Amino acid sequence: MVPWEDAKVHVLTHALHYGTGYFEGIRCYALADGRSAVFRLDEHLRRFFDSGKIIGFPLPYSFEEVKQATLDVIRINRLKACYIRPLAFVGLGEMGLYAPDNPINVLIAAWSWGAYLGDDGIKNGIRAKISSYTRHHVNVMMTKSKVSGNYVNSVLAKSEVKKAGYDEAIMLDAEGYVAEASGENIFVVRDRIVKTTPFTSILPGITRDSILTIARNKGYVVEEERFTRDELYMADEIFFTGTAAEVTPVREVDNRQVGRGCPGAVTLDLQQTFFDIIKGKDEKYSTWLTYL
Ligand code: PPE
Repeated sequence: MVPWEDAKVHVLTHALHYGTGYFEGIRCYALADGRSAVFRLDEHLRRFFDSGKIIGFPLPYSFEEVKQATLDVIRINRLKACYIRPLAFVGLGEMGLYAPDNPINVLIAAWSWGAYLGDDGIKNGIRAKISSYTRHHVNVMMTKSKVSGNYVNSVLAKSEVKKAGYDEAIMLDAEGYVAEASGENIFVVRDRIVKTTPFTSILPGITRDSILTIARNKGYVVEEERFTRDELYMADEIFFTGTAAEVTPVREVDNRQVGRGCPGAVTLDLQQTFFDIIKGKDEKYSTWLTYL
């Protein structure tokens, strides 16, 4: 454990120059019964290890070591509910792109983080805009890896739409199909059919997977298919999923009202079940929780 003010890196850290890091975003929730639990910890850590394999900087620790360290960070900081940020990065050593002998440093930080797109947003929906920046082509960046450098694309998109007065950016892939938002996956609902983008150019979101499972278990017809921008304009409902954003309704896209301009019935149904699960109120999904 390192005190906040001492958690520093050298200015010549490789990842600071070249984006050669990868990270996770995990949430720990306060349960209705007073305990705390981490949501889908094993799945997040699996993706953390996958990210390292994909970019060729594997984690120098075992799965169990990283899992134990994650739980320790929460316990020792006495956090009931928090956001957890594991980060692996190529550290100090050689400069230049090819630095295979530099150390892979790993840190895990945790802090309290409320509704990512605002309390009003998660309740009443947000205003989204399609960014003029294209999402990574699958052979330009490794989109299934949560690589730090990938996020410059997200920062460009998010900054563009925020400065234009919107809450979040939706990005199209290199072929023009809807990909994902700057830090969330995207779902559309039409005639109660729940649709999301397939694993092409997107980050395989764990919240996305959770919502797909919940929707199937509730008997909704679920589709994982590419869709175009105009399907956003035709949708009855749109919502985003992400660890930080959880399940956030979209009430407006490109200045067009979505449905009635407020969260729709399917969104609210799935969102409510998600909230029940993370509060430990739904026994069926208790395997998704790692109790502290
Ligand atoms: N797509 C992107 C590009 C993305 O960054 C995230 C998570 C998702 C989809 C959803 O994945 P998941 O969290 O597994 O459901 N974005 C993280 C970073 C947010 C940040 O600003 O930092 C997050 O939600 O933790």
